[in-house]
Amino acid sequence: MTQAQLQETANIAAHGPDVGGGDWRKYFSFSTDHKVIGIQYLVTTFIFYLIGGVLATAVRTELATPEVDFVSRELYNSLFTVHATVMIFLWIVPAGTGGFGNYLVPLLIGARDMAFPKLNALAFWIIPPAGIMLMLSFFVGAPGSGWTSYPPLSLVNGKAGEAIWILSVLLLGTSSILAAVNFLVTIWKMRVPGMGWNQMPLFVWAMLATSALALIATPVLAGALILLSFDLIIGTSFFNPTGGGDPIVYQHLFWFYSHPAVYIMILPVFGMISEILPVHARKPIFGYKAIAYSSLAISFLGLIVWAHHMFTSGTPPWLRMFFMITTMVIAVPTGIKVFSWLATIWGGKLRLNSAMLFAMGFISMFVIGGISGVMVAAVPFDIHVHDTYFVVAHLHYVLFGGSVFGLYAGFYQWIPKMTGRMLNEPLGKIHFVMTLIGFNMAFLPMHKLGLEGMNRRIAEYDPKFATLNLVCSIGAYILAISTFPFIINVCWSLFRGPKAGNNPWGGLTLEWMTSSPPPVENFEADPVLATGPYDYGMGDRSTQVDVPFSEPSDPDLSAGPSSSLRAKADPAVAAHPDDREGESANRE
Ligand code: HEM
Ligand SMILES: [Cu+2]
Repeated sequence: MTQAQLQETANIAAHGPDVGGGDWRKYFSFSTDHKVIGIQYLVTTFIFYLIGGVLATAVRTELATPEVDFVSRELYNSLFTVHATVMIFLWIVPAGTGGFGNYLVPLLIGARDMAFPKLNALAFWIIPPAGIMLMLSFFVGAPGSGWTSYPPLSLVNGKAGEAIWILSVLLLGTSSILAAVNFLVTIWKMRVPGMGWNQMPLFVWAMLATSALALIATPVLAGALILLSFDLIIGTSFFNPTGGGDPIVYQHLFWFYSHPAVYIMILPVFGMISEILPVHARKPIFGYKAIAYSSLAISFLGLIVWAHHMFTSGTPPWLRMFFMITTMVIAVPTGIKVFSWLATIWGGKLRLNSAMLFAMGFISMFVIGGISGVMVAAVPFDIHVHDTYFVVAHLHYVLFGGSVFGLYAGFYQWIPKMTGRMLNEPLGKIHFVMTLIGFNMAFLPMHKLGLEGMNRRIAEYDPKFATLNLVCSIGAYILAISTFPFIINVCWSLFRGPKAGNNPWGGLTLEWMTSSPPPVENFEADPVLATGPYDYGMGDRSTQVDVPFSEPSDPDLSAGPSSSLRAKADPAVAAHPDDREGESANRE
């Protein structure tokens, strides 16, 4: 018996009735079911992603030639400002946390719902009005001082748009805080009996770290924005230098949130990657505890690096050294994750399906962004490239190559669970290849443009940059087109996709132990943990990869119970302890 069969057998009673797609109207209601809310988040944020993409395409069309010829300079400013705001606050943050977090966390920990279902629904329903308001701002003069909204620029730039931007981001921040509280309590209190901290799937660890970070950092942004709105609307001078205010204080407050925000955007994706790789490599995750605890380390370090965005803001040299060093230190826990993922797929029986391709694409693209990140962390280098396209290249490698690739991997992995139907693999692969090519064409040349001194946030540039910019724009169009195979795939799958069954990937985590889609309260009977979440390859040898079960000279490298790195199922709650023994004997 393989571990997957063992886990499934132990959980036969947990399979719910086959509920099918259900009534689509529930997705427009104030539903308190975490799965409905998760899908509401995913669909809503994906629509905002498409809107953000249209804005990006407009930005790239303007930049396809050196002259200002497509939109006015003012409109250009609004386009990139709203583009970035939408991508960050209405797509990546809510899709990773609210979307996948809501859908997966209760299932993964064997709970029936989130701790506070109504709060959960409220957190979601704040998002559509906040987003629509931001879009409508184009009719009254959209915000145009960048997604950072630095004063004094933001105080002189057009009040209506700026005020709408502040209100919209405040609402989105509120939603994020409510969600964070909910996740913390759910993860802390609602795990199925027998799931100790070290039996928790890694996505749950990632959501724990993300929620703690969101809870600590987001209120600071809220404070900064409220003060900014006072300066803007009633003429106070917290940040306004003409009245004696200090714009640098705003930068500190803003980045105290917004640097952690990049981890709020990437940690859930890290978690998803840690779930996806072992299933499709059929091997135990390498370095369970290292991956789990490095998420916590990243959260903590993420709070003490913010001023690396302010190396050119008159920050004193000794302080710049502090922030340079702390920033570089974050590469350590991040590197631990990357090497653990590589070791997980190393020697595995890889299934190169769309989920796995996006997950592997994620690792490679994110590492490029990570390397340019360590480069810009170095003060002398950053002073050279600050406010150039090098930074735009860096942030897109981490946010697009990282977060967006990871979110796509998540869609391919869990849509069969959400809808009960499989996606089409050839279309998925076309989607992946087009995304990879378009993405690198759009953003790789920006490194060179930046090094040569092309400024960001300008509609017009030196004609010597024309060729590479055209390449970037063509890449952006390919990227825009690449979403079509995905959308077509999902629509096709909803009506025509083959039935997925409960556990199409042979996974061991609990979401696969119920029906697809799961019934209202997830499980018919309480699920049991007959195996650890990543005990792949520990059963029948003919179908599984050979990982040494015990390696007396180096227990860390083995999958067995003596591995200090592996997630261990608690034998006390295993449904069939004899089976577990039997399985182990199989390996000797
Ligand atoms: C369709 C793909 C995308 C394209 C073609 C694109 C293009 C661009 C361009 C050209 C800029 C620079 C504007 C300027 O400084 O003049 C920019 C800025 C930015 N983009 Fe994207 N982008 C895309 C997707 C994303 C995604 C997925 C994110 C995720 C968060 C994102 C986040 C940002 C941010 C934070 C900025 C900085 C904005 C600012 O300086 O205020 N972009 N994008
Ligand atoms: Cu940062």
